[in-house]
Amino acid sequence: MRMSKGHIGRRLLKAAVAGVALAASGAAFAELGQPAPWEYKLQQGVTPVMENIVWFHHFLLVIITGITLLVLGLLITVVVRFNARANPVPSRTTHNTLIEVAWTLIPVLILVAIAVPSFRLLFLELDVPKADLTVKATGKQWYWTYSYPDNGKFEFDSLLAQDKKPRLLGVDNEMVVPVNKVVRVQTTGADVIHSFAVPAFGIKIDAIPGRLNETWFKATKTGMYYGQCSELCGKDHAFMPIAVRVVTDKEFAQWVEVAKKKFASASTTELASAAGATQ
Ligand SMILES: [Cu+2]
Repeated sequence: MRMSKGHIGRRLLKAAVAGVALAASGAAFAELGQPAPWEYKLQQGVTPVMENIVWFHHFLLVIITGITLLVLGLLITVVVRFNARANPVPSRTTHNTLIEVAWTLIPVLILVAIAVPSFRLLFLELDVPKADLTVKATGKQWYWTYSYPDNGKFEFDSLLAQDKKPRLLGVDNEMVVPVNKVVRVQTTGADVIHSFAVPAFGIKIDAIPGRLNETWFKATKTGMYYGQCSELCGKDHAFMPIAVRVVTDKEFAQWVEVAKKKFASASTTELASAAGATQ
């Protein structure tokens, strides 16, 4: 069956309308701190770093769109105007100084324009400001252990909770941090390399056995934020989510008091068994 041009056009239009509708409904369901169905954009940022990443992403998108359209325009011009049929007698041009200077200089200027905000962002990410709180995240096969060395030195495990929403992201014990505070995250691996990543915070850092990496975030909105281990670490790599609950200072202080009691017994039994094992 052959389709007429009008038929194909209508089909394409229908597909485009469906695509836009899907994207719009995906955006409508988008919740802060977690992925949405049919999402094609970056998650909404809630830290200065992620806002910067999103800005840089859009900035690059504009530049690359411009470059792509320019190259497409040049290609079409060459195909239409400079083919053998249109030019029975070929031109003998071999040099054009202006064009040669332009096609050297313009890409250099574009790269410089990209390099400046790129380095600024890199320094923002890597230069950890004075931290209000430190949380150590240890990647294990296949869950995370969070330690709070500043707040009474307790630690707990955070495992995937099958019954919790969102699916494959909910955990039994969330990492809890206060809002608008600089949180330094230290990461290490207990067995193999894992990676601690939370899209809404704009952080992703490897958790490597025998090393202590660090990154930071300052969440400006309270809420739940989800991430995943982002370094293939074994059979249950897909089942060790990261869930961070950002709360007010008061709620954080209350949580610390509860957590200290709740997780103290676990850590003392662990300590006792460790001591027993060494004797
Ligand atoms: Cu992993």
